[in-house]
Amino acid sequence: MSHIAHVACPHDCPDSCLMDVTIDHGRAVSVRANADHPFTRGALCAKVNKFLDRVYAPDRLLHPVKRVGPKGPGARFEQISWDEAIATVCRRIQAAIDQHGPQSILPYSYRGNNGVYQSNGLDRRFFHTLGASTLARTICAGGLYGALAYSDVFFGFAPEGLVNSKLIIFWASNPLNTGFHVWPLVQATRRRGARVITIDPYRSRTARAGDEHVFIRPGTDAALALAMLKVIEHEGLVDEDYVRQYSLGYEAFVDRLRSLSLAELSAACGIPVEKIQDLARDYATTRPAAIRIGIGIQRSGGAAAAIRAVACLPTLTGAWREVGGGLCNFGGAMFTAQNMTAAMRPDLSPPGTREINMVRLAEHLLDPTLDPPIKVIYNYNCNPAASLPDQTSLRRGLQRPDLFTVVHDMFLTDSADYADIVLPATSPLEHDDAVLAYGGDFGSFSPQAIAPLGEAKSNAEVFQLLAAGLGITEPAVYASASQLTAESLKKQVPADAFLSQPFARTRPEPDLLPRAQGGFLTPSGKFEFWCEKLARDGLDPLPGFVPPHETLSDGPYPLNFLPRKHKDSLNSSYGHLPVMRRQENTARTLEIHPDDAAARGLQDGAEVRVFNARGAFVMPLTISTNVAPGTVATFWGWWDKLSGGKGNVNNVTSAKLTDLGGGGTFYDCRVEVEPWRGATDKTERDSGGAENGTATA
Ligand SMILES: Nc1nc2c(c(=O)[nH]1)N[C@H]1C(S)=C(S)[C@@H](COP(=O)(O)OP(=O)(O)OC[C@H]3O[C@@H](n4cnc5c(=O)[nH]c(N)nc54)[C@H](O)[C@@H]3O)O[C@H]1N2
Ligand SMILES: Nc1nc2c(c(=O)[nH]1)N[C@H]1C(S)=C(S)[C@@H](COP(=O)(O)OP(=O)(O)OC[C@H]3O[C@@H](n4cnc5c(=O)[nH]c(N)nc54)[C@H](O)[C@@H]3O)O[C@H]1N2
Ligand code: SF4
Ligand SMILES: [Mo]
Repeated sequence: MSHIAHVACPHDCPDSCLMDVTIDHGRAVSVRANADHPFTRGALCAKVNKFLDRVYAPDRLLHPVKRVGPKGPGARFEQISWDEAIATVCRRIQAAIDQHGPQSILPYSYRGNNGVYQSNGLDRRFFHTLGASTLARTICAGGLYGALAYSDVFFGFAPEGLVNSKLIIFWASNPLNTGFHVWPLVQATRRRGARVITIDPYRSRTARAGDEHVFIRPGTDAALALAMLKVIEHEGLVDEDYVRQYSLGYEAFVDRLRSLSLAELSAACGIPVEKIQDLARDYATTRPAAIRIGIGIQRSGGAAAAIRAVACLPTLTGAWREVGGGLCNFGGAMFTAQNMTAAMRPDLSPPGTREINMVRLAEHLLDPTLDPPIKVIYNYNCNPAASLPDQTSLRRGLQRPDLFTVVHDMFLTDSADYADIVLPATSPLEHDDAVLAYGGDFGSFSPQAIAPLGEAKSNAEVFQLLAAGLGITEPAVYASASQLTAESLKKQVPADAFLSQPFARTRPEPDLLPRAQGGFLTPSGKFEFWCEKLARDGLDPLPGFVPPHETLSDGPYPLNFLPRKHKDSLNSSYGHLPVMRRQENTARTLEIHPDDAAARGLQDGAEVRVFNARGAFVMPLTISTNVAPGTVATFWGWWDKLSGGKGNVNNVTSAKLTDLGGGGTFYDCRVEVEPWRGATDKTERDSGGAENGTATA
């Protein structure tokens, strides 16, 4: 007997698709896209079409294990029972609490699973009740949250409105790889004559599929946006009426714009003045005009300033007035319908509990003065030994012999090699959870579809076992998925309907004109060119250009480095599967401009060493015009331990933070490239034909 289970895709992706999984005698046999879901519309992405390869992967971890031998690459493990695993973890947590207090325990997670219950709810309730240190989960969107803490500079119209746009600018956004369900909407309006411009330091798949690509130097988006704003103001293309009614501080802003030099802004972003003028005129005079700001804009030192500067554009031109005009960013159910406080219960955490920034984990682990020291890391939904910057320091920190590390994952990842105990996690088919999209106004509750494989247990189940073992009686920690989900929905989404249907919308109709008549989420209700809150905090109250940490600097490392996201992987999830391994020869290459290759005497296909003061890795070279001179690029996501000792791309990236919000700065990194003459281990690589394996994405 087979039936279809509706399962929400829990990946860290704006689209939050609904999968139709055919279950036959308790086994999932096929995955298809749900045809009725308003955003999935019958298509899953390249990654999730292979979802069952992940669920039934031969290397799936099916039992708890403990490490026997040294920490780090090559670690060996021995199977243990769940009873032993839970007892050991409880004992080590209790010992740390007794000796150093509960803040010596650090939960370490991100959105490897985006679910409300398993990953953004019950887990937090457990650690808050324990009194553990809290984790600032900034790695991805810290810069955005930093900017949002001051002003309404990101939320926008629902993606459905894109079918009305006549000009769409993808600004540091590569949806064809990273959330492709907006693309059919883009194509629909292009068929009626709309144009697509991409602003990106790399000729991405989106750039190639669009009408025009503007190469920008990484981390200089505020310079470009301010230059465009200056041209729009200078040429009288401002919507004076919109600005007068719905903005604050326009006169001061105009003074700021007039004080800036177009030539200097152009030199900073590497785009000629004439090109900037064309872009500004095009944007201001094509109606309706949409801008989608991608997460790529946040990967540099001036991230929050860049978002703020770009967000001024639709206010200055009044683009918000029309359906299909304004910003079209993330801002769906996640932000409107979820009551995070009710889900996570920060009130359970003792007042004054410290917060540790996840990007700076290495620094905290290696800091002898940190009081209390971190003695236990409980790592779930996250693979820091792949995804964190400055891996050389991080791995030294994770090696600390006195540190007790638990990793809960579906696989023995690079991070698992540093664990004392590794616990097997369920896949999304094997547990209940709710997913609320951040890229649209919809969400799904998906009940468990198959029995857990082997002895796998869900995050929530393990936290409840640990809570029981530690004598925790707080009822909030023992909530079920449906209870916690119901508690975390705001009243515009009736819980009964949400829990019983395959999907629900958080609004009856998508919001297509969110700022046509102002209504900005600021104290004044207006778009704040002048932000009083920034002034009060001693920060620049007006939009400005905050330079990147490294990109514009002189020094021994002259090339900007972009370790970008791959279409067949989801961060480091999928990196070990055959679809990715097959591409190691073709896609896992360093792209370099012909001029930079010639200057170094480097040949196409040669193995090169990419290095800076933080570390190095080795990779074959592809000579390519996908990058401009001065920039090199590659993809990330493969597992270091499977890559023949060539090193993780994050060996060279820095743990410096964004201007506001403490975010990661992965695309703000300088390197040098030299020929590699060390031993090569070709046997480590799969010689099978590459599937879509050209170095394009
Ligand atoms: N296939 C796939 N999908 C994914 C992911 C994945 O790993 N693989 N990851 C998920 C996650 S965690 C996230 S955060 C989202 C991110 O998805 P996106 O919002 O698309 O962000 P990125 O892919 O990081 O960057 C988008 C583009 O910005 C460019 N870029 C880099 N630096 C700059 C800059 O300084 N200025 C400008 N203008 N452009 C720049 C990059 O070259 C890239 O083409 O994707 C999610 N979806
Ligand atoms: N060079 C470079 N580095 C980057 C980026 C980049 O673009 N370039 N992107 C950065 C960004 S935007 C992000 S968001 C981070 C993401 O980095 P991470 O948060 O580390 O994401 P993943 O690498 O996908 O690892 C997620 C892990 O969670 C596990 N997992 C999935 N579901 C569950 C579950 O239900 N329970 C448990 N216990 N585990 C589960 C998966 O198996 C996987 O091993 O990486 C950052 N690092
Ligand atoms: S596009 Fe995103 S949400 Fe949809 S199936 Fe792929 S990873 Fe999941
Ligand atoms: Mo991310």
